[in-house]
Amino acid sequence: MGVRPPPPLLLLRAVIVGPPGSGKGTVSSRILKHFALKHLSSGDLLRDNLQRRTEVGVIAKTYIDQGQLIPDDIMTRLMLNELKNLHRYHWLLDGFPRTVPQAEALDETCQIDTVINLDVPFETIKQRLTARWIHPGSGRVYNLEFNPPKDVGLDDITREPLVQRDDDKPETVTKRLKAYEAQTKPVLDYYQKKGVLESFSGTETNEIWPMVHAFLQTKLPEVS
Ligand code: G5P
Ligand code: MG
Repeated sequence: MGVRPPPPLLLLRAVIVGPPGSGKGTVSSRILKHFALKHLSSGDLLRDNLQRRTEVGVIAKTYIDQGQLIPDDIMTRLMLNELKNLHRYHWLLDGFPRTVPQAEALDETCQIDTVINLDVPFETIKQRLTARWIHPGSGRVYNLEFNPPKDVGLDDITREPLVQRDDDKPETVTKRLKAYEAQTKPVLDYYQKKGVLESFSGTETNEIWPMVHAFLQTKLPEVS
């Protein structure tokens, strides 16, 4: 079956969801290489606040370190505020909404067209996260086995040092997966009922990505 041409250009409002470590950041970076849209990651935004020691950053740290979700009111205010700057662009939200109240608050500001759900088994995820390294400045993500940096410990582009996330410790990963089960799974049902959920299952990003790519080609023109 050929790929359907995209519909006339409306502004795409998309969300990427999936358990911690399912590849939201990795798939998002591939999406950005192929399609002209803005990417807003709640986790990257929180880590940026944390680094700058803003009020939100200080509050967020205790929750992130415990593998728990930041309270809905703080998170929603932070994200909706950032979204105001993106109203002229196609956008993709990564890591938000993560609870039904967050999804409801988002619905009050715009209509979500598409929710890309990365359905990756928990066992696969636990192995991945212990091998993850990130570049804090840009949010670029590496994995010692899957996509290692060109030089050990250094970002490919800036050559700055890579760090491990504090919340990638095995016991915190377990708590994050539990929070996902309890609080984020209901968000999938919420979007399923609205008819906008598109699930992509697999254990490898390289098998999931071609499906996501083909799906997005039906929504947006590809950049050359
Ligand atoms: P985050 O930052 O949103 P998570 O927990 O949702 O964190 P995370 O950990 O960022 O998600 P990801 O983006 O889904 O994972 O995955 P990734 O980084 O692309 O890939 C994970 C690793 O696997 C990488 O090393 C990558 O290279 C590797 N990898 C990818 N594909 C493959 C593959 O095919 N094979 C192999 N071997 N490796 C691969 O949120 C952090 C915290 O912030 C708070 C919460 O406290 C949360 O715990 N928070 C919120 N709280 C409330 N509400 C919200 N909306 C919140 N958003 C964030
Ligand atoms: Mg991420």
